[in-house]
Amino acid sequence: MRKSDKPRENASIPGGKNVLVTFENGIAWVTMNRPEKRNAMSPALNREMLEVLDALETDDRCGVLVLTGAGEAFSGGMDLKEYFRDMDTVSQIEIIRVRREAFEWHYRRLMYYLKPTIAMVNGWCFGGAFTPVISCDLAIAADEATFGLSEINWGIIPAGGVPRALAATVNLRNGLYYVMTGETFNGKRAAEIGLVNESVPGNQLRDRVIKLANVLLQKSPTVLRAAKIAYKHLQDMSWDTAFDYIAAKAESARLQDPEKGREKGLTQFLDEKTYRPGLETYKRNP
Ligand code: ACO
Ligand code: V55
Repeated sequence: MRKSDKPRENASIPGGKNVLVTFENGIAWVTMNRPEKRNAMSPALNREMLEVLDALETDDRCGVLVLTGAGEAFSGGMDLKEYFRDMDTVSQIEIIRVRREAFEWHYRRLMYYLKPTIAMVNGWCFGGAFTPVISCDLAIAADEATFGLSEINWGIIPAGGVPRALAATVNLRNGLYYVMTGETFNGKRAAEIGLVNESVPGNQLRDRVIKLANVLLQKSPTVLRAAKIAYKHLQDMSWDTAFDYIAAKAESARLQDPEKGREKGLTQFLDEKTYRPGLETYKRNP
């Protein structure tokens, strides 16, 4: 056993103010927690979230990370006071730093997170909140959730990671439609245009997300990580580069997998005939 595969002591998790973390059966529930401000993303929330995501990435209690919002909102977007108006009077360097911290968790940290991630869109989801939803591996919305690119309604263009993330997810027509009109749409429409995987009635949202998380928790974490990160990176590659890169990733996942899933899978199917990989996961601890 590699030293790094041994169970580690879990440190205490940062956050607790703008971001709440609870653990439950392998799921780390990460909740944006400014319900009275509809979970608007302030510089303080962004900084706290970065610390929380950093800590959970290597925490054994986090098998799957679920990102959601407290109260009626997923998130009302960037905080129009603290992230916009208040930034009009600080130094240029401070503005750049504050924007970078937002982008860092909305995009880079979540997009290439070392654990599987699910966005659970429980309510209002505006503007800047689109980016973390898109960066999560999977997204489930409540039918009743309300999405909107409201930037145009208050006189700015969608910025930060929003337009790039949107363009990677929905088609040109739908992207431009919502960028240009600022019209709201519900969870069902978000699923229809591929912004989220599916939507379910609000009272079933949590159960659906737990069910999905449990599917992911049954897979080899090492192979799951390699699969999702490779799939995300290859979006920007030529076919030839992708083919070569994936071959290397496949080798490294096989070598790194501490449970040697590939060998278990082949043996259980070909020799022992105890399972069918088309229909289920190999027995991880037979
Ligand atoms: N930034 C700062 N404060 C916000 C934000 C925000 N994005 N969203 C809500 N709040 C605050 C309100 O100012 C209000 O604060 P107060 O009680 O101290 O006055 C509180 O949250 C509740 O807001 P209401 O408007 O009263 O709540 P309601 O439930 O009626 O409406 C809604 C919710 C639709 C989300 C509304 O608050 C809204 O339109 N918010 C702005 C959405 C938006 O355009 N976000 C920016 C997107 S662009 C970007 O992110 C770059
Ligand atoms: C947005 C805008 C930003 C940003 C993050 O449109 C999100 C939303 C102007 O900067 O940094």
